Amino acid sequence: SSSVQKDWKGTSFQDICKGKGPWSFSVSPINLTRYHFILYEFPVTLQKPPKPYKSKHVYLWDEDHVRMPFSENNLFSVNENNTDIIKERWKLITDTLSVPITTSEEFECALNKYNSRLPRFEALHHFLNEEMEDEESEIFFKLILPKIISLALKLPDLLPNGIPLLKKNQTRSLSLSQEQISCLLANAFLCTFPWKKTVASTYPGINFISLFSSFARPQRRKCISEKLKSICNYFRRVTSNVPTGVVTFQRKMIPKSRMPRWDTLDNNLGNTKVHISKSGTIEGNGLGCLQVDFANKNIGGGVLRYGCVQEEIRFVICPELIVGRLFVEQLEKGEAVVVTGVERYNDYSGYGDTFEWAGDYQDQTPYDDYRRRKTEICIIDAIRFNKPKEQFQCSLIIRELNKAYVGFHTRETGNLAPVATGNWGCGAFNGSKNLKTLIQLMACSASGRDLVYFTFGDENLQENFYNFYLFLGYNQITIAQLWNFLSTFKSTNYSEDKLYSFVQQAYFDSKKQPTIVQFFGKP
Ligand code: AR6
Repeated sequence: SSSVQKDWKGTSFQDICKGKGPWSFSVSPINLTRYHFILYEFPVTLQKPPKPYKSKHVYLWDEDHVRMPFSENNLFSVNENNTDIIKERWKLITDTLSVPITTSEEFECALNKYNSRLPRFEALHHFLNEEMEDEESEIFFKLILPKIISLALKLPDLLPNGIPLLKKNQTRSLSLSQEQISCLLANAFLCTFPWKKTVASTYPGINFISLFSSFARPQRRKCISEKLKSICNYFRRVTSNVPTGVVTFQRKMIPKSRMPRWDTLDNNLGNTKVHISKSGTIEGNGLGCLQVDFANKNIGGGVLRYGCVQEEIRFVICPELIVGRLFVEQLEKGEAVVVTGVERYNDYSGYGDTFEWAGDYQDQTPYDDYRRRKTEICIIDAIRFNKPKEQFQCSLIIRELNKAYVGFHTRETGNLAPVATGNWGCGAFNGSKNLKTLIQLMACSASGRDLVYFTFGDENLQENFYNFYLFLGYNQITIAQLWNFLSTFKSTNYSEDKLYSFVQQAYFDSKKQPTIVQFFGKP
C-alpha cells in the first residue's frame, strides 16, 4: 500500500469531506432576530458592497455599544494659549487628517493632536525609515496612507447607527460588511477610538498604538515590521478594490447547567472520524473546516504587540479578525466566538521570531448564500499552565472540555464541518498535547463533528494519537469511560507524557476486575 509515504493517519481528508469537497458543509444562517445584529441592508443581493443599514435608532455612546469616535459626546481637551478648551474630538480628527502627512514623524505628531500621552512610535519609525526602501515608504505616504485616511473618515456614513457590543454571558451575533470592517480598521490604524477611561478594560482594545510603539528587542521589532507589511497590504487591497462580502461574529455561551455531563455521555469515541496529519496547517489545509484559533481570552492576544504565534499569525493574515477586538468582551469559561466569512489577504512564512510576510494572498474560498467566505474560525482560549500535573485536576479538565464544546457545538444538525485543530493550548500556554488531543476528540464526539488534527511536525504525536484512537475504537470506549480514566490520572505517578499508556493500562486493569469478581462471587 501507499501508506508508507502518507504524512497522515486515519480517514483521508477527501473522505472526511464525504467525497463532496470541502465547501459542502452546512453554514449557520444570517437571520434577522433580536439576537443577531446586522449592520448592513439585509438581505444582500448585489455584487456591490452591501449598503450600511440606517435607522432612526442611533447608539453612539452608551454601555451597550462601541463608543464611536464621531459621537458628539467624544470630547477632547486641548490647551490653547494656556487655557484648556473642550473640543469635539471628531472635528479635531478630521481637521488634523486633512493636512497631508509625509513622514513618520509627522504621522506621530498628527495622532498626538487628538490623543493625549501617546508613547513614542519607535516601531513604526523603524519600519518606515529603516526597514522600508525609500521608494516603498514614498508609496506608503503618497498612496496608501491618504487612502487609509479617507476610508477612516467615512465612518459616520458607513456605520451611522453604531455597533452593539458582544458582551459576557450572552449569545449574540453581529454581521458587518467587509467594507465596514475596513473602515473600522482604518480608524484603528489612525488610533481614533476613545480608549482611556471611557473604554472598559474588559475589551481587548483595537487602536494600533501598542503596535507602533513596541520597541523592545530588535528581533521583536522585526516581527512588528512584518506585521505592518501585512497590514499595509491589506489596506492596499481594500482601498483599491472594495470587498463585497460580509462577516459574522457569533459569541456563544452555554451555562454550566446546560453543559454535557462528561461522566455520563456514552458516545463511542471510535465513531468520530479522525484525520491526523504531521504536515500542513489549520489555515492552509483545513479548508472548509471549523478552524480553531488558539486564542487568548482577549481575542487576538498579542497581535497588536510583538506576539507572533498561531493566533497572532492568523489575525495578521486575515486582518478582518482584528476588528473583533473592538466589540468582543473578554471570553469567560463556557464562552467562545465563531467568525464566519473573513478573507485571507496575506501569505507568510516562518513562525514566532522567524515570521515573515511572504506577499499578497488571493483567497479562492467560495461565498455562502449570505455572501460570506466559507471560512469558519472557532476562537477558544485554553488555560495557561505552569506545572504539568496541574492540568489534570478534574475541574480544569472539565473547563477545557466545556470550552472546546461551546466552540464546536451548534444547533444545526447533520452535515457539520469537521473541526480543524492541533496543539491547542500546548505552545505558549504549556498544556499537554496528549491530554489536549483527547479533550478535543471528546468535544468533537459530543458535538457530532469529525476531527482533522495537525500535529505541526510532531511525528510521534501523529503515531501515538492514532494508535490510541484505534485502541478507543477497538474497545468501544465511551466519553464517560475515558473521562473516568482521565480523572484518576492526577493521583498517579505517571508523568504527563505517559497519559496514553496510563489509560490503556487502567482500561486493561478494569477489564480484569469482572473476572475476579466472578471468581470470588459477590460478598
Ligand atoms: N496550524 C496548526 N498547528 C499550529 C499552527 C498552525 N497554523 N501554529 C502553531 N501550531 P500557540 P497556545 C501548533 O502557542 O499554547 C497566543 O499569544 C504548534 O505546535 O499559538 O494555545 C494567544 O493569543 C504550537 O506550539 O497556542 C494566547 O495568548 C501549538 O500549535 C496564547 O498564544 C500551540 O500554539 C495561546 O497559546
